Amino acid sequence: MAGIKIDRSEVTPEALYRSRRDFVKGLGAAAAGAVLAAACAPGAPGPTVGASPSPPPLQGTPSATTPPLPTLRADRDELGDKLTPENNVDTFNNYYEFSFSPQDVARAAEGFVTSPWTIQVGGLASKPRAFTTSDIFSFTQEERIYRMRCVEAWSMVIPWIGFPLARLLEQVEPTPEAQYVRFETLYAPQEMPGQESGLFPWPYVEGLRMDEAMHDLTILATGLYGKLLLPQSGAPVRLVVPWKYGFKSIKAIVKIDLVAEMPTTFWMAESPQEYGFYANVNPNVPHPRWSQATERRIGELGRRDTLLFNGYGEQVAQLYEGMDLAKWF
Ligand SMILES: Nc1nc2c(c(=O)[nH]1)N[C@H]1C(S)=C(S)[C@@H](COP(=O)(O)O)O[C@H]1N2
Ligand SMILES: [Mo]
Repeated sequence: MAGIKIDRSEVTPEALYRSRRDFVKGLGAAAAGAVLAAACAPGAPGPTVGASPSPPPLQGTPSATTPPLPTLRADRDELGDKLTPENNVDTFNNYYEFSFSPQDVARAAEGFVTSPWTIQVGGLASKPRAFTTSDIFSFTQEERIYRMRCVEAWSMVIPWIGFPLARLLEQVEPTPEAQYVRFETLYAPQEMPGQESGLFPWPYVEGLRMDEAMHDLTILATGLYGKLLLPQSGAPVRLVVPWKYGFKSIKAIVKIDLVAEMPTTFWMAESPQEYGFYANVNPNVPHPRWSQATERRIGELGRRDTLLFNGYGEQVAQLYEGMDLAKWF
């Protein structure tokens, strides 16, 4: 991303997408048809959200503590955009701990051990505590179909499995002094070779304002496409904040702290003039080195217009009332 110049024609070769375009057709059209009608009905409110009781076959990281996960219930998002083929979601990733080339991440992250895993949740909280993977799965898991818009102007539509971050934060009881939430990725250079690079301020850190963190659209994801997260997607638990650029959606979280001050994030530390704390998707505010007006949907050939707040303005615009969106990038 920031410091490293990557020719986009190299990292997103046309041929790759052309050859994968046909996967779109295979996406359980018949099974999804019934719910699709409901999910895409004119005036259907908000993003596709739902829980399902039936367990799918598990293909992701195996775990003894895995409960039934919701099955895929639609093949498009609430705007009618098709899901990005699973194969593309699994093979094109940003994850600097493993590789700076999106198409190499899956291979580099293969075998990354995500169990056992513990997330320490504390800071300005009355009941700080650790959450193991099985604690994480004690929260009701839902499917959330979200658009993911990378700051590098590519995007996907991903059927996540997860639960609102608010459910977890409520359990630790934030004190009134807590204004922001700070997230940290595992630091383990032996397992995450990218962390050997002194070019970056490891570990990866992200942050949200308290109201953003408590918003219902903000989830901790444990899976996608009906299976547990694979290492390349941020297993075992990652954040997903769909109205912000993808870099806010931090992977492989080991620490969550409630804090009083705005945390300095990985990208703010690395390149403060290019990456801000808020990072709300905004087609009208160009990145210093490229336009954000359009994006390339992975699996498609053309470009499409980028939507303010990535299309979630109705749900989140009120969080930023009175703020100059052009300034608070
Ligand atoms: N720990 C960590 N989290 C991360 C990143 C990273 O390099 N390290 N990359 C971010 C960026 S730039 C994007 S676009 C998304 C990509 O998520 P995906 O690979 O699941 O599509 O993850 C984000 N989370
Ligand atoms: Mo990104």
